[in-house]
Amino acid sequence: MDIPKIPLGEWVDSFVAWLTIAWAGFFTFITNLIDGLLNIIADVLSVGPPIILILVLTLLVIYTSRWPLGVFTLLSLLLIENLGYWDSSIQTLAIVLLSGLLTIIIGIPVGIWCAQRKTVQRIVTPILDFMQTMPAFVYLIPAILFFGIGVVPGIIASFIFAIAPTIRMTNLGIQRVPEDLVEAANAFGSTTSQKLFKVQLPLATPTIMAGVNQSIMLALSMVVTASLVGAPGLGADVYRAVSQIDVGQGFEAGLSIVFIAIILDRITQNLRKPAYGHVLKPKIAFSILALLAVGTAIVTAIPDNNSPINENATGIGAETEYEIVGIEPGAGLMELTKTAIEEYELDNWRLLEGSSAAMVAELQKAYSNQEPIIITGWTPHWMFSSFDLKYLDDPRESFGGAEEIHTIVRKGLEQDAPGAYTILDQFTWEPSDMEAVMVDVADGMDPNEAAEKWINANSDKVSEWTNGAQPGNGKPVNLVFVAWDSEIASTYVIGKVLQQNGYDVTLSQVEVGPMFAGVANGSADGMVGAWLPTTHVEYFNTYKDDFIDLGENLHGTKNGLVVPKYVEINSIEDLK
Ligand code: PBE
Repeated sequence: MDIPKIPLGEWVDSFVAWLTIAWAGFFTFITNLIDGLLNIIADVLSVGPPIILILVLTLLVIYTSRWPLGVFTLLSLLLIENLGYWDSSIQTLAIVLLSGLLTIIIGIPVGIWCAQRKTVQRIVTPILDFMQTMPAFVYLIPAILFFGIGVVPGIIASFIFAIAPTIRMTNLGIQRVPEDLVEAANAFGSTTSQKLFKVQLPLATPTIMAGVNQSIMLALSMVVTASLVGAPGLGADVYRAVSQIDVGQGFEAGLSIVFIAIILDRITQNLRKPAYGHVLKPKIAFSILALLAVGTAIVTAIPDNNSPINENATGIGAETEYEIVGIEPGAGLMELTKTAIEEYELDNWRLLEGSSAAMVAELQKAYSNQEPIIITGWTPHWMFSSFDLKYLDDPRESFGGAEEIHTIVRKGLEQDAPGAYTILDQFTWEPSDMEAVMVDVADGMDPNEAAEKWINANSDKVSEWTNGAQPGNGKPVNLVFVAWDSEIASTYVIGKVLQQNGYDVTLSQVEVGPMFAGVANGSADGMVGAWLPTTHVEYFNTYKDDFIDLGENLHGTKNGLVVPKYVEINSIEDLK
């Protein structure tokens, strides 16, 4: 039977597209709210030198969980500081605290409601199951469209992922309150709210706190995922380490996450019955802490009139919040942009890390609202044909000049798969060819189809590549690529050509560092996305003795900072 594919994905697409427009005001409100709250929390946590927060947390841990754990807290936080991960840790802590706070504010009432009404519980339970099992990555996609890139979509996704235990455990805790106690309360004529606040909630607190504890741990486990859309902090450090295959940094940042997890876990577990609760009443202790936090928040919130940012409040900097929207942390373009920020002395500016897809989503969003935006861009790229964009002039040449894209294969491929080697060696095309494929993919065509379409229309070029190549006879060939739009296009085209020549082709999408390392250590057969001599020079030099450079497959690329034409600056110097 031939049932046509149900267009489920398209329905979701158009629903999200509608939401993005119809609820734009609401989403902006939420974005600003969360951003504002997060800034307050981060400001409070980072007031004064690190040692202050280290001591406060140590005291808190001693109070809730006894002194040995306090010593552990002190030492581990000092180590984090010493390794240089303090600022990242503060950001991570702020993100987790805010997601945790949101789960409490929303999760506990929903849990209570579930406990009181069977119908609510019957509706909420499957929704919670769905939210918990749908891979958290998936929430990031609409979250970028609704909330832009940065920390807010990360917090929202963490929140959705983490809220379930709080709701479930609140519900459970209240339902587990012994029947006779509730009946006794009824017999004394208590109102529903008296029953709730005087009997059910106090008895359910241990269970509810266990749920909150789990929610906070789940939120912490989301930090790496959230960094894919630009959330800063330890997660971004880990992501960067993966992207650049930096084992040391990955370990240090990962260890910092472990320390923070242990500290948060012990504090939340023992909050209800602090170890030294008999010495200092919990009410008093937590009131002091709350007063301290609120006091600091108020003091830090008083605007600082000398802040230099305000001077230029109408310029491009203020309009874009001094943010340049970047791509994958390991991309060469990101290094070039960091160099540019230094060379042009753009001290106020921050480069957001995320992914190429998130960058394009952000561009699309700004473009449709005619809002200013600065992105890290490159050519060939379809965005130049879909939007009116311009490169900012680069008089200091921080981004280098035009480049080539090289094909690189593993050692031994020539012997193992001579036909594939020949084809990869003879593969060359023009920027306009690559762009044709990219435009189709950007318009929603499957990359396989787009590649096939280009191949059918350009059989003369393809036959030059395959000229004299032996057939593959089903031999496996594995190409690696990064999900940059340009590399998706080239890899799918050459992959399809190899396939048509009888090879069993696998295309593996990886991060930048792993792409180079994979070809160098022979676990991948080849790649067609090495931008040289500038963009990927570091990776190239690291591995150049371990793979074979087959030379350029495309000539005339460009990197730089890109803005829509309606933005009124023309040079990177105008950002100063
Ligand atoms: N790019 C596209 C890559 C190379 C290909 C410019 C985003 C980079 O910056 O590493």
